[in-house]
Amino acid sequence: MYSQGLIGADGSTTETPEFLERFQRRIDAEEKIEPNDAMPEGYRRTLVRQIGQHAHSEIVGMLPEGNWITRAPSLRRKAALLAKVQDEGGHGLYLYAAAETLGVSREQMTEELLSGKAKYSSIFNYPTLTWADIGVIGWLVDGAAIMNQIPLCRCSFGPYARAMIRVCKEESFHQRQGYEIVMTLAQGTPAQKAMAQDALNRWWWPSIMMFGPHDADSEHSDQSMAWKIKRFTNDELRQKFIDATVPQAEYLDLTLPDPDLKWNEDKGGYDHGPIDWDEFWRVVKGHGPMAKDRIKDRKAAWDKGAWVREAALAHAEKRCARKIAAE
Ligand code: FAQ
Repeated sequence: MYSQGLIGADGSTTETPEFLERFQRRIDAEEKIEPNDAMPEGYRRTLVRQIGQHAHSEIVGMLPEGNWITRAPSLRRKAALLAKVQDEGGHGLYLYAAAETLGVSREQMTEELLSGKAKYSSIFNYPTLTWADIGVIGWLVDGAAIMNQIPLCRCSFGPYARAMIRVCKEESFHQRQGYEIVMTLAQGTPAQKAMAQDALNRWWWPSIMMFGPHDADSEHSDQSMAWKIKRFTNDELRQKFIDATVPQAEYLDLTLPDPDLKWNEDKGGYDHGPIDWDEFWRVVKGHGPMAKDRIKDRKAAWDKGAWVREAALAHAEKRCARKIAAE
């Protein structure tokens, strides 16, 4: 047995170099880390932060689309949108469950979201103004989510990696339903095509920003890559997404709102124009156009659900007491 080290009352760690080296060797050998395994406190905290934020994003991400369920243009579209929004709720639940294996409770995570301490994806702070936004969210936002999440299926932390496998399958379906909505509009009347173009103009840059800051400004990337939580950097994933999406927009005969978008033969990918990082950080810091509404709606849902949580807990306690009495 080797010594692991100590965690101080202030959260500081004194993990032995021997322990850290042994842990890194497991990571380098592509072993999965499971909840009961010894792990550096920084690894645990990074995962709680990332998985928690990911879970919040899935749950808050239900709101912009939920806004259109009652206004979907046909029964078929309504059924598909309902199923999609429900899937996102399921993704949030798998992710909260994965984070809970690291010793954090769902109540704690929710309180951090509602107090503004925990983040959720910047993309969900924008409004859904027309039906075309629902198509573009499926195409671009789910498309970006897939690009980011496929590598997370190989994340070194077992419960997160396993949750991602099912999530990615469902996100692929979402991406296709979104693309099909946009294709229908783009091939429809001039007014429908203009609506699709307008939605694309508004969602393109926020989708590009979803991948996070440029690598040089990404605080966590180096350590997360070393721990194989992340397998690609923010810029690498952003580039893959742009390269995959440009031909899709060309096929739809829609224009991506970036005059600097140009194929670069030498790098074998597209160059793009400058990203408005001031806007990104404003949104991330809670000043996005819909930020107040999103948190207000989440708080209302959490408060309204209190009686369900209390009833479930009382039921579980009763069952437990009966079981103990019978033993
Ligand atoms: N929004 O050092 P990095 C979906 C923060 S799910 C807000 O690069 P990291 C499904 C970052 O947290 C979408 N904050 O950080 C769906 C950090 O702040 P912190 C969510 C952002 O963790 C579709 C700081 O900036 N997906 O869409 C963002 O190494 C349709 C420095 O950044 C995930 O969460 C941002 N965009 O890399 C649902 C995937 N970017 O925490 C409904 C898992 C960065 O120190 C409808 N997460 N920040 O306070 C990840 O892959 C990573 O966490 C990144 C950020 C890539 C998001």
